[in-house]
Amino acid sequence: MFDSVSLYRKMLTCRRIEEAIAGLWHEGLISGEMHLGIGEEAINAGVLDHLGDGDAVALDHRGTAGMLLMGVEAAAIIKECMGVEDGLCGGMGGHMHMFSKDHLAASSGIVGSSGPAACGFALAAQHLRPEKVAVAFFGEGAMNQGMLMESMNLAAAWDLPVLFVCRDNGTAITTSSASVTGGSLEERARGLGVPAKSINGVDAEAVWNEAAGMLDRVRSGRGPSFLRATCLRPQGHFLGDPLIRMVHKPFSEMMPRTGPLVSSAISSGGASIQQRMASLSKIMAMIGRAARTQLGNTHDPVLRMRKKLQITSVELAGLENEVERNVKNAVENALLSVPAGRKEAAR
Ligand SMILES: Cc1ncc(C[n+]2csc(CCOP(=O)(O)OP(=O)(O)O)c2C)c(N)n1
Repeated sequence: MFDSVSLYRKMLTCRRIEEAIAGLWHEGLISGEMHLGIGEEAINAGVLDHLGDGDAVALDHRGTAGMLLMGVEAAAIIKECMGVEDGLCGGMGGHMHMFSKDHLAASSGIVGSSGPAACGFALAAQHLRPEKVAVAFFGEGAMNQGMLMESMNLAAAWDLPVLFVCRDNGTAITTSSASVTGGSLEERARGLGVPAKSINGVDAEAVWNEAAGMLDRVRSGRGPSFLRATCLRPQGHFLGDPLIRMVHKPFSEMMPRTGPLVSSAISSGGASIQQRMASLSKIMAMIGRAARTQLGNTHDPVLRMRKKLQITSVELAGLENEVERNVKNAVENALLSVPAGRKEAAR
């Protein structure tokens, strides 16, 4: 049965943990790129709420929330992001390459690889754990990766118990996916004999209901299904995304870029003037698209779920305080593992 309060708790926990990770990244305690799933909570929680013991998940470079929802301890995830020795994978995997054998959860930064990984989990389930399933999460950019299509094909041919979940935010780093994608993604899946649906991935209840039906079918041994859930990601591709910075601080962020853009547009030699104008208009469209993802909070799945809750304000405050406390404890616990010298260096 759909339990809005339980789902909200999960979504809020993912949001707060990822915000805490963002804070540590800004403090310099996490190095490298950081991809978060803020804006995708309804998809992650709405699907993974249906998984139980023996079910598996394969995640991509945005797998922090998925790991958490599979029951991996928050502090172990945060430590892994910080690269400390007692992190989930000994600090060697970082946020993109987490793995937990106990929770049958694996993530990889190789775009598209969650498809083959989920098929592996599903093949094992087919032989060893009847009625258990595997879920693959990936972005719509990964749908143009051969290995994802190959794994969907094999899953269909072998009736593997896989739910393929595509989180479609329309953009792969800075490339508009529509500009490099032929046909519809659902039709592509159907062409392989895989039932497919598209859904508003901001609506947690809708995702939950759709995933329930699809996972029932997958569990019953009738082969894979494909769910495309649309979403918006307010932080862009990664933390510090220049496109998002330009939207928030157009003057200071655009100024240093305007000179090089203008001089490349007017310099002698090179591409034709038409080609240069087309490139400039593509850049402007990219900035415009980024601006649209920032407008208002109508696309925030966590706020949307919160508004639907039928509990008293006292109960809501209790729930939210508890989540905040748990997250604070997890961060404090994780920070105990960071050598003092590193904390000093980050200051
Ligand atoms: C095989 C491979 N090609 C390219 C990359 C570089 N890369 C990292 S994320 C990304 C975009 C992925 O877009 P999408 O699958 O839509 O996921 P999103 O980041 O939007 O969640 C790319 C191209 C990679 N990591 N792996």
